[in-house]
Amino acid sequence: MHPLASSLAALALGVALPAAAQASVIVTQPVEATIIGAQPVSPAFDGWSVSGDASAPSDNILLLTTAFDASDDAGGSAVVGSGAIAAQQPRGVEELAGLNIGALDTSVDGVLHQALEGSVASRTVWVRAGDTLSFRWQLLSNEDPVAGLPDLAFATLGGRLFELGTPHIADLQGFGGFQHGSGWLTFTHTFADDAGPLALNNIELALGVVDRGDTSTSTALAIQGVTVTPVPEPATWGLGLSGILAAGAWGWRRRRAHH
Ligand SMILES: [Ca+2]
Ligand SMILES: [Ca+2]
Repeated sequence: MHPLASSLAALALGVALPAAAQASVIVTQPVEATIIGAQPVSPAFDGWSVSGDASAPSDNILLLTTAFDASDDAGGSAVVGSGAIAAQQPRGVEELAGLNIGALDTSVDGVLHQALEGSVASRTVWVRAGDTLSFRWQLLSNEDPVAGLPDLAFATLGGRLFELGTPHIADLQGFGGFQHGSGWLTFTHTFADDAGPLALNNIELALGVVDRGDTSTSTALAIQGVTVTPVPEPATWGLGLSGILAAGAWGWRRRRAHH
């Protein structure tokens, strides 16, 4: 990324997000990122606790699925690991993600679709107020994007749920045995300054996917590049801002000279 674009991205994050923690989907990559844990995410998921069906289809992709066994996708198995775990029970999907049982359920047109089984990967991350967590993710599914059940890919931070998406967003070609994919998207979250300035906090990050409505026809959550970008130091902010102003003035002079 061009240095100016990086500064603008950092500035936009800093201006837009400090008042309250917010999630947003942006396409910029973090600058000066610190990779959490193993880089790339290894098949051993170093530093992660993984429950359910998980694998690494390449060196840097962690794949979680809703597949319990091959019967989940008869004729086109997407089973890749040891089998999904149940929801709606103690030590099930919800509790492993720091959620209450029922928190992953949904209703569509008055019909309740309960979370039934899935997979979770979690780890503790150390962050300072103002730091930004980001990762790339893709929802993969054999559910029909229009008529399929509303399986859910999600993240939680300290027990707070961020719904990433359902198979309805998977209208592109999938991979890894899945017919449909959402394409790669970026999740970012800047931690609010609600624990005191410069305070360090350990917070539980969980990533997961669940079948909802029934246990067949698998969905998956693919994850890449989980990073924490440190909060910009005041000196860096000054440089970034003056750099933007200088570039703006340069561009103005250049346009004037051109005319
Ligand atoms: Ca399903
Ligand atoms: Ca399943």
